[in-house]
Formats: sequence, structure tokens, C-alpha cells
Amino acid sequence: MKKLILILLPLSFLAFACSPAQSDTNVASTTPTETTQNKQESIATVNLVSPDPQAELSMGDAEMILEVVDSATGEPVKVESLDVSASMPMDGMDDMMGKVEVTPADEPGRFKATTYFGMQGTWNVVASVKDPQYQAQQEFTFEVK
Ligand SMILES: [Cu+2]
Repeated sequence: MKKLILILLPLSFLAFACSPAQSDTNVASTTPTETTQNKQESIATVNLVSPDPQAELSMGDAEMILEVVDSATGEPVKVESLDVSASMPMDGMDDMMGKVEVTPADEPGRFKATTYFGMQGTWNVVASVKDPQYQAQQEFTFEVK
């Protein structure tokens, strides 16, 4: 019986540690003391909705759909903005940069990023969440043929 208690105890601590982050927005208005204590930012994840990273991409115009979700709940979160950069590492030269235009998509948490892959090879796309509450940075790699 003692063993069971020992197992359950850390689990309940875990649940306590996780719950405030999930409901930060709800908690904020009702209990200001807790907000100041939990001032750390919530962690978000940026998912690539399209294109399929495994799919072969052709050189030229490219459109990506990115979705920001709360890492704890998996629910899409409406963040202030998303910075997206596209670059290609070049031998003996500075990285080649692609211009990326980001616009919010219709669905909450989603952004459309359009760029131009001007060269065949590996492109690194980095998406960074800009938001007072959520923090995330995710890198995606595309093989452009
Ligand atoms: Cu290049």
C-alpha cells in the first residue's frame, strides 16, 4: 500500500504543475496574485499543416499553412503574430534568404506563409511565435527539387 501512495504523490504534483498553464487566460482576471506568480509564458507548438514535408517540392513559389497550438492542450491558439523565415545554407557563403509573407488564415491559430524557393536543395523554414503569452519556435526542412 505504501508503494501506491509513493506513485500517486508525484502524479498529483504533475497535475498541479500543469493546470495553471492551461487555463492562464481564465485565471488571469479572477486571481491576480496567481498571475504574478505564474508569469512564465505558455509553451506553444507550431505545426505544419501543408505541404507535406515528405512531398517533393518544386523550385519556385511555395505556400505553407502553419498552425499554432497550445503544447499542453493541443488546442489551436490565436497568437498575435508569427514570424517565418526561409533560408538555405550555402557553402562558403552567407545563407541564402527567401522572402516570406505571413498572413493570418481563416481558422484560429493558422497562418499562411508564402515564399519563393529560388534554388534546388535544402531549405530551412523557421516559424517563431510572437505573442505576450505564448512562446514557440519550430524549424521545418524542405527538400526542393
Ligand atoms: Cu542556394
